[in-house]
Amino acid sequence: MEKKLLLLLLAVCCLPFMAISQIQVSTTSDFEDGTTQGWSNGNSSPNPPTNIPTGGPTGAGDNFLEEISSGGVGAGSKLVIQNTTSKWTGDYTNAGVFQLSFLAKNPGANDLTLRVAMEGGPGSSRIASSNAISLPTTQTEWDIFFIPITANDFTVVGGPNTVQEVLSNVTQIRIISNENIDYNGQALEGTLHIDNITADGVAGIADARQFSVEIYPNPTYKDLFLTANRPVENFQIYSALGNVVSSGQVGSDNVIPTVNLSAGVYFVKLTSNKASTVLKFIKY
Ligand SMILES: [Ca+2]
Ligand SMILES: [Ca+2]
Repeated sequence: MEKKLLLLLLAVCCLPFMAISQIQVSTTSDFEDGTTQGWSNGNSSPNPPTNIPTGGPTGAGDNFLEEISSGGVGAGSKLVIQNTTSKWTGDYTNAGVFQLSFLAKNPGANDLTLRVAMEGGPGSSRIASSNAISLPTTQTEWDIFFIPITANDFTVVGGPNTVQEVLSNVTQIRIISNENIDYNGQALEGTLHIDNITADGVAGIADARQFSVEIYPNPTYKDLFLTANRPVENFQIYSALGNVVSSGQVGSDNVIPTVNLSAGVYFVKLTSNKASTVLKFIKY
């Protein structure tokens, strides 16, 4: 315990003097330090995001972030969490980040429509996800969501730069709710619960885009069968809480055994020539 405290003190003291860090694959905000880890509403919001110390995806004692928006007009009306810390800014392309994943639920009064928006590039331009993730009010349990963030996934919504120029020099990242492709959140009365915001990467983004695989039957009881456009080498099965519960090599029969898993929702990560994809399935 004393050693832990010493390490913590050391980390706090030395953090401002450490080399400049920036976005990298596996960067995560898990909120376990009791702070908002740099996620904010910007200045003078009456309802900034707060750290809730319990009730996250793994239950008691798992911190998560709560963002509330009031609707109407003025400060606090729009649902947005934004981050300008070094951990979440920099060169997303060079880092090899291809999607943002997070666990989320919607305990609020209105459906949410989530997008990633970014500011950056030499001309401080703004981009937003072309396609949104739906987080309806029926999503009352924690589930995993993915928002793709390669150059093909964004629309420029302000400024002179291309999407690629912004992705190579991001100065602010946001997760917003907006039915339209916009940098700002939409004014609505909403509540977002979010945890484990993670920058996911693969070795070859272009390669991953060409890797197509389907699984069946889904739901499954005994085995998962794969149909892929090229050989699948490895699999990892994650629980809904993100723990690896099974992994191994995929044989030429393209079968993954699931009979030993307990009933529930799972994610299977399939890898082919350093590219990977994640699919959701249900075991009954
Ligand atoms: Ca957490
Ligand atoms: Ca707010």
